[in-house]
Amino acid sequence: MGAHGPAKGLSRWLFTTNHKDIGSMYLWFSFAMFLLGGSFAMIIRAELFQPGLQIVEPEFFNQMTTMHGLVMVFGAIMPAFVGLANWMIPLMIGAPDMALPRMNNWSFWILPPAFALLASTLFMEGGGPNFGWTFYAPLSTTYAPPSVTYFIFGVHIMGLSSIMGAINIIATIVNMRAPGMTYMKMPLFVWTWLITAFLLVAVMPVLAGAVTMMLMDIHFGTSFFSAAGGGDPVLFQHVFWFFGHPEVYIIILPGFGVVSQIIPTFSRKPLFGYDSMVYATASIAFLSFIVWAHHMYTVGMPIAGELFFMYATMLIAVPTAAKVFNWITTMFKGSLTFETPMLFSIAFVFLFTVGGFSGLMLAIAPADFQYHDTYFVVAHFHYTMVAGAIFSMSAAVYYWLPKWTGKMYNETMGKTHFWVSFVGFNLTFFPQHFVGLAGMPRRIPDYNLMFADFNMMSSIGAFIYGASQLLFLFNVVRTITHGEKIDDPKVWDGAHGLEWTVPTPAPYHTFTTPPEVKESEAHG
Ligand code: CU1
Repeated sequence: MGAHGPAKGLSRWLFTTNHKDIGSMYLWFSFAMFLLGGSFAMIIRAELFQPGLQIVEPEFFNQMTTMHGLVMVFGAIMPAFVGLANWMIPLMIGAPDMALPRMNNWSFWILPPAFALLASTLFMEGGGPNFGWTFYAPLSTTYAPPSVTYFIFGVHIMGLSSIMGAINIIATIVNMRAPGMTYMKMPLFVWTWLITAFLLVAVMPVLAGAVTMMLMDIHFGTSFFSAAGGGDPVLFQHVFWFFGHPEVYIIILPGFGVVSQIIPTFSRKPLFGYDSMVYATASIAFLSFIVWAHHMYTVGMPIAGELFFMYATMLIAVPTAAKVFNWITTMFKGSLTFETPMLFSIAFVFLFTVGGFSGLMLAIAPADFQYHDTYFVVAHFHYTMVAGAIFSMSAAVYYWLPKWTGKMYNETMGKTHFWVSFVGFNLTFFPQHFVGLAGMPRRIPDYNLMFADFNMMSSIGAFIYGASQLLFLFNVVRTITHGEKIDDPKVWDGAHGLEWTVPTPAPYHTFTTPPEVKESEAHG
C-alpha cells in the first residue's frame, strides 16, 4: 500500500474500499452461504424423502430447519443484494464510489466471522439453535441449547452489518447522484434499494432489541417473555414480526428492482409506468409496517385486531398487482428475446405471483387457522423467497456478469441452468401446497403415510434444484477464467448484438445520461 503501490494478495481484499471489490466479496460470500444453507436443505429433504427415521436424529433435524432459514435469509439473500447494490448503484447514479467506503469495508468484513460463529454452534455442546428461524420465546429462552448465546451475538453482528450497509446506500443515493440525475430519473434498481435501505434502518434495531431481551431473560434474570415472571411470550412474536414482515420486503424489493431493469432491455421498450413503480414500491414499504400480526392470528387476538391485520395485508396486493401489470405491459407488443436473464425475470413475475396468491389465502384470518404452521406456509414463502429473491438474483448475475468481467457467459449453459432450476423448484414446492392443505405440519422429521408421494416428489425436486446451482457456479467461474471477451464490455446489450434504443422523443423518465457521466457508465 501507499508508497509501495496498490495492495496485493490478501491485503488487497482485507483493506479494500473499492465498491466493486466489496460488491464481489459480498456476492461470493453470499453464494458460499447459499451452498451452505442449500446443503442444510438437502439434509432436510433427504430425511423427508420417505416417512420413518432414516438419515438424522429429530434433534439435528430441528437444527437443520433453523440453520437453513437463518443462513439463507441473513447469509445468502440479504448480502447478495447488498453485493449488487455495491456494484451497481454507484455505476447507475454516476458516483465514483459509495459515500462511506471505509464503513463499506467494515460492513462486509464483520459478516464472515458472524456466520463462522453461527455455523460453529452446530459443533457446540447441545448443538446449534433448534427453535426455528423465528426463534420464538420461551422455546428459544427457556428450552434452548447453551449455544443460543452465540446465536444472539451472531444476529447482533449481522444486524450491525446490515444497518451500516443501509446507511451507506442511503448516503450514496442522496448525496452522490450526478448532476441531472433527479430522483425520478434514477433507475428502478436504485429506487427499490433506497426504499429497502430505509426499511433496514427501521427494523434491524427491532430485531436487535428482540435478541437483546432474549439475552436478558437467559442470563440476567429478566422476564420479558416469561409469564411466570410477569412477562408475555406473545410480546416476543409482536416484536419479532414487527421486524420480520418488513424483512420479507427487504428481501424482495431489490429483486423487483432487478426485473424492472431486465424486462425493458429484452422487450426493447422502456419500462411501462415508471412513476407508478416508484409509488407502488413506497406503498408496499409503508404497508409492510402495519401487517405484522398476520403471522399471529392463532395467538388469540381480539377480533378487531384480526380484521385490521387481515384487511391491511390484503391491501398490499394492490401496489403489488400494479407492479406485475407494469412488467407484463412492458413486455406487451415488445420485440422479446429470451436470453437467460429474461427467462429468470419472466419466471420471477409468474412464480412470485403464485406466491402472492397463496399469501392472499393465508391473509384470510379464519382460513389461516387451518393453514397455520402447515406445509402450505412453507410452499407460500418459498415461492416468494426462492422464485422471488433467488430467481431475480440469478437473473441479475447473468445480466451484469458481462459488465463486471468484460466476458460473456455461456448462454446454453445459462438456459440449461434456468430450465433445470425452474422444473426442480416447482417440483419441490408445488406439491407442498397439497400436503399443507391436507394438514402436514412444518418443521417435523416425520409424517403420516398419506403424505409420502408428494414428499418424495418434493425431495427429488430439491435435489434437482440443488444440482442446478452447481451448473450456475461452473458457468460463472468458467466465464471469469475462459469467457469470450466482449468488444464493449461496459454495454451488456452489445454482448448479444442487441441495441438498447430509447424512442425519440424519450419520455422524461428514461435514463437520460447527464453530461457529467460517461455514456458507458450510465443506464446501469
Ligand atoms: Cu408477513
